[in-house]
Amino acid sequence: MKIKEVIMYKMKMRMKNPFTTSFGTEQDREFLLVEVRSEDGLSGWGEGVTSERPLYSEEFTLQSWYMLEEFLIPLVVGQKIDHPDNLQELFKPYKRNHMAKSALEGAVWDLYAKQNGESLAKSLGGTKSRIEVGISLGIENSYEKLMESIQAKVDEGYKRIKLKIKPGKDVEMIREVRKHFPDIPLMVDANSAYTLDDIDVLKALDEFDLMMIEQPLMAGDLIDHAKLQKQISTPVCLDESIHSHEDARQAIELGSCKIINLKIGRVGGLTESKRIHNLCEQAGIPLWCGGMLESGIGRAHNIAIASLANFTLPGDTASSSRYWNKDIIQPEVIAENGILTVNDHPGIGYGVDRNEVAKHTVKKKIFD
Ligand code: OSB
Ligand code: MG
Repeated sequence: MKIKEVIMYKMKMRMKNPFTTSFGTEQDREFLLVEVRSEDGLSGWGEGVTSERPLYSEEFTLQSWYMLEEFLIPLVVGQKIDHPDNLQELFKPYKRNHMAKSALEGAVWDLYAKQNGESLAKSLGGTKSRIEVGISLGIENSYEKLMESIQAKVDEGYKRIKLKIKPGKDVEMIREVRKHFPDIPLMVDANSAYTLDDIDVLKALDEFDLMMIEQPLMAGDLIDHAKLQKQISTPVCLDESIHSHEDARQAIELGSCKIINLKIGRVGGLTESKRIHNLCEQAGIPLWCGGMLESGIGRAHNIAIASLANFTLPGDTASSSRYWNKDIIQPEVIAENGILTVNDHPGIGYGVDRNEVAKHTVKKKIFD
């Protein structure tokens, strides 16, 4: 297929509530959308999942804009692309910048699926028509607020609750949660807030029957996570340490984790996501799809990848309404009793609401 033009949108959307992790608080999401258009008038959409500041990883939105504008988009505009898998080779000379690459690659995948008249999920090899979803809850100031918020999400039917932790908001907080909710499927995410010096705290979490502890140690680290996993019974799940198939291979070989949180943007796109999926499936490492507080466009991509067979654990692909007063897709994503139906409409399977996109666009550029 020939890419006739690419349009890049810088978006600013306010979430309903602030979201606090060990690395900071975010309410105003500033991210990119990429639209690729073919000669036959079809549009494919992708989302760049960066934030305004490089707090989760080294990437940030202005950097992605520049990366796409200067290096990546010029590689595809006016070009014939036989298959979206080929973009990986095309982008390879440019190092890292995975979220920028993924935004454009995801748009090409959507366009490719639409041209073939099939869903993105199917194009990726997805087999499930329903996926289980959990929810990720940020750090709250008071236990009371936290318990209320957990109760509300349990009532909505989410299949597991993930709580953000950081030093000082960990063992005692989880003990309190378990007093109120002894049996719910529960996990924690530290976003790299600990080191092996905190081994006592990390060991203490073993008593709470957690499904897993996500990224306790430094982003990128595999060695210390392997040491940690030997000393705790809670399964370690890696997020910020897995940027590629190669990272996943090494983590599995070293025993750095028992579970992987896959984020399409973090690993550089859907093609790499498929490779990691297949590797983990063979190695017996379960996956779940993580989230980056996406708009409906990124969320639709997440749902499509989560339809692959080895995504066996509930992911962070919650309903649109958990984040937004009004999402930019139609219909909005709605998890019913913790279950999402994988759409079989062409491409991402949701319509992009151009009026809503325009309302939140702060900068736009057309490449043709
Ligand atoms: O570590 O998984 C994370 C949000 C922003 C950055 C990093 C993370 C998260 C979440 C929320 O946990 C996931 C979501 O609901 O989209
Ligand atoms: Mg995480």
